Amino acid sequence: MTADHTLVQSVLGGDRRALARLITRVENQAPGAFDAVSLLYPHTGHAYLVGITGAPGTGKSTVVNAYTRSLRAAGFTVAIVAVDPSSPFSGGAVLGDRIRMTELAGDRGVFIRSMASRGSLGGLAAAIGDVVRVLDAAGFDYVLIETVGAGQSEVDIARMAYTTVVVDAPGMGDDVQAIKAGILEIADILVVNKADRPGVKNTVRTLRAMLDLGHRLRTVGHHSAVVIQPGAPPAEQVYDFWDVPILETIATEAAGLDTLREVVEQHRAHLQESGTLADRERERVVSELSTRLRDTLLARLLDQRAPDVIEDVIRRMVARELDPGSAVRELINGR
Ligand SMILES: Nc1nc2c(ncn2[C@@H]2O[C@H](COP(=O)(O)OP(=O)(O)OP(=O)(O)O)[C@@H](O)[C@H]2O)c(=O)[nH]1
Ligand SMILES: [Mg+2]
Repeated sequence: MTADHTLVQSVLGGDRRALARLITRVENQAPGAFDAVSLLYPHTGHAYLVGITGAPGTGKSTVVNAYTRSLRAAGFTVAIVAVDPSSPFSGGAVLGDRIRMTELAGDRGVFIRSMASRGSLGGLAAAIGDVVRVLDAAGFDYVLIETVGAGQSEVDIARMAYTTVVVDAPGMGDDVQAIKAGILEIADILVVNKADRPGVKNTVRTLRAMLDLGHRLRTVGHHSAVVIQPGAPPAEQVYDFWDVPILETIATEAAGLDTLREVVEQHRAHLQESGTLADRERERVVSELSTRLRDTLLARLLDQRAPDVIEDVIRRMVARELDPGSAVRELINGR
């Protein structure tokens, strides 16, 4: 048995230190990590993946913390991946510190990992995918993925989750910001946190109005033939329609988090009953395959071409001597 096999066996056997070690290897794309992930793949598919995203400071980490305690009280094991694509230093570490200070500290049923962006975001999404798979194979019931809402990277990461929770808070002036980032479109559940603060009703009302607007324009899931046009009849006709709920929470007091746990369960049941879960799984696989294929082929090609050849192509494109289509043909087939 190779060292990789031993590590994989330890992870499957519930060894937390082996798990931490393997995740570090996967993150660094260390030798053997690739094989370890393949060995673990047949053991995945148990975990339920929940994405938690939203503007900075809305209370995502506090929500994740309190939601995790609610899941633990209900008997579930939980792994948390905190991703901070913008800053390599802040974000996740803060979450780790916060959770270390709570009763989750020392709980074997909880595993926390922070990840910062290294290199390209495509690379980060692939690395997170692998880390999530390792945690899934390690047997956790839930894997929570926390990201700071910042645009396309959230959409990519949200594609990994079955249920995406978007966290907002009153008085952030970020309702419009959330819309701008296109983050409402990926929400399965909206949480208005800091419900102890003034203006909460206003935030809920604004979000409800944006959602109602969005719903009438929405294309539903994989059944893309079903497009609800503006002014079309109500959505009862669409069998996989999910009315995005808006929940109020006070995460610092753990208020509303049991409800969040139940609503995530309802969403999960909805996805299963409507067949959307299988669709999402397929979409996940297709999206991941194409991203990886693209990244790998690109890396391979760039590896085979001398930098000055590429530089020359770029120079001629800028000089309008070479169009993009011909540039690609030249790089692939040679001059
Ligand atoms: N009043 C009030 N404060 C809250 C609540 N939830 C979180 N906070 C506070 O809001 C601040 C930000 O909370 P975090 O959980 O770090 O927010 P975050 O969205 O994870 O922040 P980033 O990861 O930096 O984007 C902290 O000071 C929390 O204590 C709440 O329900 N009510
Ligand atoms: Mg946070």
